[in-house]
Amino acid sequence: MNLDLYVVTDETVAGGRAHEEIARMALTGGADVIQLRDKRMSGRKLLRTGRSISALTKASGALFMVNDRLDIALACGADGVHLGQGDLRVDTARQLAPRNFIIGVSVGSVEEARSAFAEGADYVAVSPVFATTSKNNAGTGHGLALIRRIRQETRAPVIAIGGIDETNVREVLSAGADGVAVISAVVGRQDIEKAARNIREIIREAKIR
Ligand code: TZP
Ligand code: MG
Repeated sequence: MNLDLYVVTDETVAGGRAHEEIARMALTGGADVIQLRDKRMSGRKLLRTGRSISALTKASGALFMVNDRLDIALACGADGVHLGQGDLRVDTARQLAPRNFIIGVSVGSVEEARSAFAEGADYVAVSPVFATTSKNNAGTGHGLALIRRIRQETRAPVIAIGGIDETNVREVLSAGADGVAVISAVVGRQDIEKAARNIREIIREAKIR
C-alpha cells in the first residue's frame, strides 16, 4: 500500500474546480492516493463523482478512498473508506466491507491510534499535524511529536495531515510518517499537476536517503 502522496479533494479550496478535475490533475502529477472529501454534496452526486474518480484511479494504478461514507465507498467501487473519530467504528465498517477493503482512521492521540489498530484499521492519519484552514474546527496542530510517539507504537502505516506542504514535508517524514495527505498544498494551487509532481518528488528523494 503506497500512501506517499495522498491528495484530498476539496472544490472550495480548488477555487471551484470539480472533484474529478482535481483528481485527474493530481493523478497526472503522480498522486498515489485520491480521497474524495465533500461534507455538503448529496449522496447521489457523491456517488456519481466517486464512480468517475474510481475509473481515473484504476487507470493510473492509484488508490481511491472516500471520506466518511462507507456506503458511497462501497457503491462506487472505491478501494477504501477514511473514517473520523465521529464516524462508524472500524470494526463495524470492517464487518460490512469486502475482503481487502482499506480502512483508514484519523487520530489525534496515541490512544486513538491504538484503538484504531486494535479495531482493524489499515492505516492511521495523524490529524492535524499543523494548524490548517482547510478543515473546520481542526484545532491547533499536534506537532511532529505525536507522529514520533505513534511511530514508536506500530510498524503499520502512519500518514500525516494538516498544514503540510513542500516546506515541511521532509520533517514530517523524518518524524516517522510513511506518507502525507494534503489539500491546499496541491489542490489549492493554480497548477495542481505541477504541485503534486513537486511534492511527490520531494517525498521520493527524502525516502531514498
Ligand atoms: N483533516 C485534518 S486536517 C485536514 C483534514 C481534512 C485538512 C488538511 O488540509 P491542508 O490544506 O492540507 O492543511
Ligand atoms: Mg471524517
